[in-house]
Amino acid sequence: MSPPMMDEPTTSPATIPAAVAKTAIMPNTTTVPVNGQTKPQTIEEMAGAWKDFQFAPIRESQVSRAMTKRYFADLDKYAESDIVIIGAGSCGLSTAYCLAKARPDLKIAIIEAGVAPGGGAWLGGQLFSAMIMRKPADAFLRELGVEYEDDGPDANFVVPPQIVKHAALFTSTVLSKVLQFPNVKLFNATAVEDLITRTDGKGGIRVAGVVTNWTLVTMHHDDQSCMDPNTINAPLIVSTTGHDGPFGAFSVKRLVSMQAIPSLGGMRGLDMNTAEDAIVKGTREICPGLIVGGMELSEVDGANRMGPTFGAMAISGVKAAEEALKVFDQ
Ligand code: 48N
Repeated sequence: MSPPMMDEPTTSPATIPAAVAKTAIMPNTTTVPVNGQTKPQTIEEMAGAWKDFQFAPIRESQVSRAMTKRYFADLDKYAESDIVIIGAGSCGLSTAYCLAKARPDLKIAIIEAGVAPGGGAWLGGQLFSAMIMRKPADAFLRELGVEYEDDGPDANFVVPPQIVKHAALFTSTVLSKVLQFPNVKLFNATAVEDLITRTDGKGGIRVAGVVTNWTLVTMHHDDQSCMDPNTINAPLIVSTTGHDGPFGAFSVKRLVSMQAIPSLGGMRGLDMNTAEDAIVKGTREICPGLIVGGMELSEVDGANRMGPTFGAMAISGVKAAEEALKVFDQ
């Protein structure tokens, strides 16, 4: 095997050549001039100065350590969470926003199976980009500062829907606000593949946490064995995993399979006027330690679906947060 190249040192710092050591061992130092300057640059200063443009020198292991150090510190910190939200769709994110804002002292973990959080809220309906929210859900848009327009008077005296120009504007705004709360950690590309339970001594159970795995691992339990999961303990779970589908309605289907709830009502046909009210009003703790909101609830209660209107998702999140605070404050 050929000897390592001069700048390909072994991992022990002692053998890192001095030229590299200055950056490899002492991260965060500003002694390394970048573009001849050691003070932070502005993008205006970069323009036109491309000739001597240069990134600060790095050693690949610094990047690896910076990522893994933080990720595993978060896994350690949130191994005991106060609240776990399963599913970062419009309902889960609205729940997280309201909870994190109301209780900055609570550790809130969000587990999202997808690489990209947001669930079905990146589009408004049939791949159209505009998103509809019916009054009074525009209150949540104002809370977030998301611009929207009123669809104007309608001869049928139907209260005009509020239209967000891009569904992605709503979802990216609520997502960015949620992720800026210091007491929230999003674990995306991570699936909840079971629930932690405790018996209540009366033949029932209390949900006491979640069982997780990388989503790609969860998808391959049928063709790979012994890929055991990880766990997060929490006294309260809010499940917003959407209506039935490859991953959807996860918690309620699991509660039926462990006979913690008798059966599922199954989501009914589309009826906008009844569906949205039912989901908001029905958002509740369906089993000790587990609150269900959003479209997952339609599978429990046999509620109608509402189709391409998202006000119930946002307001179900508001109610789920309120239900959680009731339980948490008990
Ligand atoms: O957007 P969804 O699917 O769910 P909600 O309830 O937040 O919003 C529902 C809404 O998008 C609609 O379905 C609209 C209103 N249409 C209604 C209709 O009539 O058609 O988000 C659920 C999220 C997704 O991001 C999933 O990836 C995630 O939950 N998820 C999970 N994450 C972790 N572990 C799991 N087991 C899991 N299952 C789903």
